[in-house]
Amino acid sequence: MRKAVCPGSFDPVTNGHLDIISRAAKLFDEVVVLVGANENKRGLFTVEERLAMLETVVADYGNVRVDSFTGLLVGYCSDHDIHAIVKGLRAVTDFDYELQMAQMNGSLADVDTVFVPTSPDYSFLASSLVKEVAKHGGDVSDLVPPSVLRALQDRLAGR
Ligand code: COD
Repeated sequence: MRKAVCPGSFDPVTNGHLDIISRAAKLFDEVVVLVGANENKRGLFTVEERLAMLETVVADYGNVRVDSFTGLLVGYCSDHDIHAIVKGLRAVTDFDYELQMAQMNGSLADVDTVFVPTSPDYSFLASSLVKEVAKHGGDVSDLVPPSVLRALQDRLAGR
């Protein structure tokens, strides 16, 4: 069985993430969407909240499930006999950092990274920008799933 992880912060999951997840689901038999805390980014949502949002939006995919990890990504992959990491590439600016991580991960464990180019519709999309636009009252309804939009509005309203 061909298994892969789609790792990220998903704070929160956007339509850009979902595009990559849906395409990974066509390429692999089983996909684990894996929430990890990026130590360089402060979260708006807890890991549990991000997992709950992801579970809702991937519910229709029969071969996608959701999990979280701490520590090294390759540690999770080795523990679960997974040898592929799927990452989305938005622009060349993503490439330097993603290539470096892919090579580091490949040197640490028996894993390869598969890069999926973003759909042009989502190449400008990042969780951080969605949060910033929403925080200042901008319309992000085309950028995140409806359930995530509600969670975002509630959190930014302090509910
Ligand atoms: N279109 C396409 N792809 C997208 C889009 C979009 N609009 N938005 C995001 N993506 C892709 C990103 O390129 C990335 O591949 C993935 O989706 C996740 O993005 P984020 O922003 O949610 O998550 P990151 O980049 O903050 O997550 C980083 C990890 C948690 C995966 C990383 O820090 C990690 O692996 N940490 C664990 C510690 C570890 O193993 N460190 C050693 C690494 S060598």
